[in-house]
Amino acid sequence: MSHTRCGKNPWIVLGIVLAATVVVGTASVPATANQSISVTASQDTTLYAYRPNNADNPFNSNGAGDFFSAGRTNKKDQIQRGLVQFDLSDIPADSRIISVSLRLRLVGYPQNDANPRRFWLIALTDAHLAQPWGEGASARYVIEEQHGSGAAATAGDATWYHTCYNPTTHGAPPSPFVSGGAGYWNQPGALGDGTYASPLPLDEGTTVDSNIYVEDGRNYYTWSTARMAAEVQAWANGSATNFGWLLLGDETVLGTNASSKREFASSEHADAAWRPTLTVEYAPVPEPAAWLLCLIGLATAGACRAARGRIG
Ligand SMILES: [Ca+2]
Repeated sequence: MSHTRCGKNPWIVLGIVLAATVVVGTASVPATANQSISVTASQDTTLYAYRPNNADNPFNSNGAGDFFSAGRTNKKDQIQRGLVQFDLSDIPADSRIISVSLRLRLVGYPQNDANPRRFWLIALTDAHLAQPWGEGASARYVIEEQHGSGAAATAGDATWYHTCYNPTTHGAPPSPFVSGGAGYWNQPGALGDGTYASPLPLDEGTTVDSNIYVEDGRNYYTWSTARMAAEVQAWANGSATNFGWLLLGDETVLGTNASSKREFASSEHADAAWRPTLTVEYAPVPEPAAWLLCLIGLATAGACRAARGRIG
């Protein structure tokens, strides 16, 4: 029955097909425009280095608190490292990532250190870092001046030693660290804790960096580099699993009146506008272009003409 339509004047059919495909094709063009999404962190927490001379619990965390932190403190000489992760599943697969911008809101800094301090992001993509981690119910609140060294880890918390602490299988502190064991980092603190003697080899060529300037009137800080875009690109297209970033402060800072530790609002912060925010600009997979649809239309018309010829 479909042959009867093609049996009409083929040039009229061709005209109709071309007009229709141009309209449809034109309508699809805006879908290829760059798009942008902003998401708040799906989880974040702090790893607190265990310092035997301190009275802290060896397995501390801050999974449910309203801040996470990074840097090196002066009082306890303790290194703290932040973890932050974003759910990027709303970015269509195969999209081309154009730019990435991570914004954190400063909520705490030492009274005795107003120096600009540098912070680095390291994607958890290298083999020794690529592990899922979690946040449990441990909580300290900057709004209650609970800056310190975190709270005792609960089930599911990431700690200096664990990716996901399990009180049953990991035991109570100070049960031994098992490198690479289930629920453990490969190295303490994810990157290793030899940094007290040997600072991490961080430089702009291998890591993302930004200066933090502690000054009146500035609360928000943004990291945005081509490297971060490449990392998000790998997460979006599935060539790497998204475990988020590790946030490091300057761990070489040490002195009675020097502390590189800074605190940032977490995804649990009461003020939603302060929570970690990742903005991703991307180009989605192009829709079929008008010219391609026109070609399809021409091919269809050609087939109709051929069919008409056979019938006639
Ligand atoms: Ca958290």
